[in-house]
Amino acid sequence: MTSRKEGLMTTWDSPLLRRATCPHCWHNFAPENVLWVSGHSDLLGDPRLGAEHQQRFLPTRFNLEGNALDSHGVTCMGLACPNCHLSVPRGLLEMEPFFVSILGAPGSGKSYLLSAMSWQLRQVLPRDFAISFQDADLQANAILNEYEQSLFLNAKREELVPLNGLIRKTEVEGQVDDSVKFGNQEVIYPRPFMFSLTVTEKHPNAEARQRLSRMLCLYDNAGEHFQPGMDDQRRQATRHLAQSRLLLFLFDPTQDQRFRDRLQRSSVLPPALFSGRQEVVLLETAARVRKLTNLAHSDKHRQPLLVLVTKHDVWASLLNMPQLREDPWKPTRKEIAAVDTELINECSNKIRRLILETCPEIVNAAEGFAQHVVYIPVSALGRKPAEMPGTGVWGIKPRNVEPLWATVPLIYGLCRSLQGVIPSLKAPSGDGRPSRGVHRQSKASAFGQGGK
Ligand SMILES: Nc1nc2c(ncn2[C@@H]2O[C@H](COP(=O)(O)OP(=O)(O)O)[C@@H](O)[C@H]2O)c(=O)[nH]1
Ligand SMILES: [Mg+2]
Ligand SMILES: [Zn+2]
Repeated sequence: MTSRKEGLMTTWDSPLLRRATCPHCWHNFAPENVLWVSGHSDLLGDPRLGAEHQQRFLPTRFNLEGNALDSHGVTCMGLACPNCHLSVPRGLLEMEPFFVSILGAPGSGKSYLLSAMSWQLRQVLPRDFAISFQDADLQANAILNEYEQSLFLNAKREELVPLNGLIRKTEVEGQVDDSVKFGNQEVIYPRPFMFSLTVTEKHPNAEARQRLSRMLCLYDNAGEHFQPGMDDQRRQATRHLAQSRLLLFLFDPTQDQRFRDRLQRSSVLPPALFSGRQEVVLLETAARVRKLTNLAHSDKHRQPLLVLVTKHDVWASLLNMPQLREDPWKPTRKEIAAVDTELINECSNKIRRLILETCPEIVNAAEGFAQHVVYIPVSALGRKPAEMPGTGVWGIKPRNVEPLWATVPLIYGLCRSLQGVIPSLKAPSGDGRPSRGVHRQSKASAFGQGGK
């Protein structure tokens, strides 16, 4: 008989972490204490998850591949958190997690952006940065895969499809979260999307693969979670904020009356979906992060806050930014591209000025909360949708969807927060500015200064 730790360690290729973190309940545990999901159909019914779920158990027997055998001798594949019993991918025991939270008012474009981002990251990360980016848990990512399919592989490519039919609204409860029973107490946890990020052989730091790999856990919140009072002991919808290495706040200018007034002078706009004040989400986030991390009011949050100004296709006329036609990174001599952080900062300054002029409370809320705030324009569609004749409904031909800067927030965030994975351009000697030629090779690149 093999011990649990040996069972896991001797047969799996990668070494295990000393401690793993559950992406559902944030419980920190030793990998050898991970539970297994029983395989035999008689072993149905788990005290935490309910009668229709397979029992979770601590195994004593393993097969030669290192998979546990349940009490009926059936080989098990799935793992689960020792605290909440929800399923966790195997990679979570081998890779440090990298938590990212996406926040924004209802309708600000979170689900669309997430779909565009993950669709494009699958291509851009391997191609430009020698990083493999894969679903860590197909079941957890199922909704996102469905969204990607609908936006980018739609069978009605040439037809004008109504926007609200392309992606369903993120539900408050049900499909995007899980209910767990601790005795009589029911707790609802958000369900993150999970991806494994690993450097490939072509990466300059390939030898540090294990240390640099990350389990990316992305939390898409129903905007409603951020209404004051929507998070309590029972509904732990936004506890991930305290763990997040990167906060992405989506600000949608097309839902702000002052922006709409400026835009309506020159064009017809899609209807606004939300009439509340968008900075409330940010203020509520700040209050929750302060409480969860014991952050004093005089201090600022130290993880970067990126303000993503969504639906650029609609408000592009307010700022002339030809830079957005290309992604802000360039090839280097080291096989992989390097991020032009200076170009991103220039864009950020321009956008900050525009928002400060039009709705200053967004800038004030962001900068009152976080130490590092960067403003990034994005568009999941990349092209302004059109009104469908005679219906008042707006739609787009899936063929025309071409996201703009959708991957920039995550790539820039990784470049800043995770040293050694994505380099940034270093200004060459001379005028101190990096060269701008997209096809020219840059003189030098440097890996970020971020933490581990
Ligand atoms: N013009 C434009 N509209 C968008 C874009 N992304 C989303 N939308 C629109 O905004 C609506 C809400 O987006 P969604 O991602 O569901 O918002 P969420 O509630 O924040 O998840 C969609 O139905 C689209 O009509 C974009 O990049 N450009
Ligand atoms: Mg949504
Ligand atoms: Zn857990």
